[in-house]
Amino acid sequence: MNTRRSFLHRALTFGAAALSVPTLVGAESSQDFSASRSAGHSEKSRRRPAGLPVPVVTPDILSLGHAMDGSVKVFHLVAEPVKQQVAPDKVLDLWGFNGSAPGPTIQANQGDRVRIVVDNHLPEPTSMHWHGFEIPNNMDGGPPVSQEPIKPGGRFIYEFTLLQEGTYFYHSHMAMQEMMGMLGGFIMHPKQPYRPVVDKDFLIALQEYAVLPSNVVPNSMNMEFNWLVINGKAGPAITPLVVRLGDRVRIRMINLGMDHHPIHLHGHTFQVTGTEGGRIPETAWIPGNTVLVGVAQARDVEFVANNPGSWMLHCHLPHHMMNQMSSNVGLLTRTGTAAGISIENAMGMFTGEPGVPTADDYGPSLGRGMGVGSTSDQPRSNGPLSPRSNSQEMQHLPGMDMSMRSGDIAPNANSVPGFPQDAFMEGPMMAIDDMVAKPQNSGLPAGWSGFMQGMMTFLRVLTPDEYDEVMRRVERGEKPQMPDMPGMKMDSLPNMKPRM
Ligand SMILES: [Cu+2]
Repeated sequence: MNTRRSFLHRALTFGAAALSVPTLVGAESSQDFSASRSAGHSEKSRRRPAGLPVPVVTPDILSLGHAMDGSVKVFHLVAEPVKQQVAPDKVLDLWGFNGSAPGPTIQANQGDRVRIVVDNHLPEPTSMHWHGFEIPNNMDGGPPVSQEPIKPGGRFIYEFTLLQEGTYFYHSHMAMQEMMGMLGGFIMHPKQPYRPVVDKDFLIALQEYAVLPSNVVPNSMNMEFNWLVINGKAGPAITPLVVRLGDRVRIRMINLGMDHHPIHLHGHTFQVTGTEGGRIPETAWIPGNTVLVGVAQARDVEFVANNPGSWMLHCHLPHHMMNQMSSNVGLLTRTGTAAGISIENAMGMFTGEPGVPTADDYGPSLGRGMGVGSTSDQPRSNGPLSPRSNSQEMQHLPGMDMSMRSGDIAPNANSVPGFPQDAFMEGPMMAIDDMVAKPQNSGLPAGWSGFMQGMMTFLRVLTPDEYDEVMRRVERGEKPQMPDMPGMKMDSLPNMKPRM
């Protein structure tokens, strides 16, 4: 069970057992940010005493509670295999922390002394790196210099003082473990709140996985990423960021993967106000609507949500707005085209005659193969596309309405070069509104989910009445909250089963 309650229980149990009877937080001096786990900011956050920062909300991911040992804030992270539900019908076997990938967000204040107990429940050694932290060398988590790797079943206790402020993160320092999901946010709230203060403060973590068709374990060596996730969910399963019209909003972004992500926000102009190095002086803020979040970087943007409506927020790389695309499965609509040259041949790494990866002998191909099993890739052909044949062939997911609507394909479509494209990644046939329904996406037009794939969600700027209604429904827990149940299987989410 990976609920917050069980985690808090675990944290408390751990605290009582391993430390000198720390007390649970609650006093202002040891502000606990873990209540900010929900996908929205409640009214309580608007009534916070002056001087206390607005808690950062990481939609779909918990914030980590802590215990106090004297004046030290004690956090507990367990590096472990997790079942991460990235979409209603897709649970991946990832590696993460405390039941999710990314792991829970840690929030503390500049100047805090923190102790982070890291238990390794992985089948191999690991270590925790505190990315960008100005801390003693022996706390840096980079074997072999600063420490020995933490062996399976082992524990390492990190302790340091937070000298900085801003958006940071923690991650395994083993490269392949990073590609299995081992990342988590670490917010250092400033001693003096940033000005102007924000009403909403969000964190989104950008990650990517390459998963063979019909598989659930990422290939951590493959570079053909087909699951692009925000906070461990792929669109349309990502919980939208919900704000009230007129709110000042901060969105913090962190990226740990193989790709840089140009994150684009519709309908607003933001200022880039922070990097992985903390706050940028206001005189150096940069206006924009797209910010490139490079690998290993953090970017904060701020804006006033003064434009009502549901606005897309997404990575603008076209292939990062897709789910489960693959070169060797599904509808490949061109005749006689090789469907994924094997990685051995296409990259010329191990075999191939002649030994030139880009020679004509190897192309054209719809992308590289997916590695394991790719040698069985076969050319596929579907012939010309017609509304009827397409409708039949797209019905490959049980219970989902994959049919094209009349008028979706022009009468002369097959005479237009470029048609049909290699895959359909958006449109009515991709819609799964019911399966991802939750208060935060209520009220969107029917079929909305068919256009929200991959690293893509909404910023929803609602009128005060609309906003209050959504927050009431969130607090009542009206719908299954995928965000609060990382790792849950579909069987236990009855309302998220495909329509039958
Ligand atoms: Cu991207």
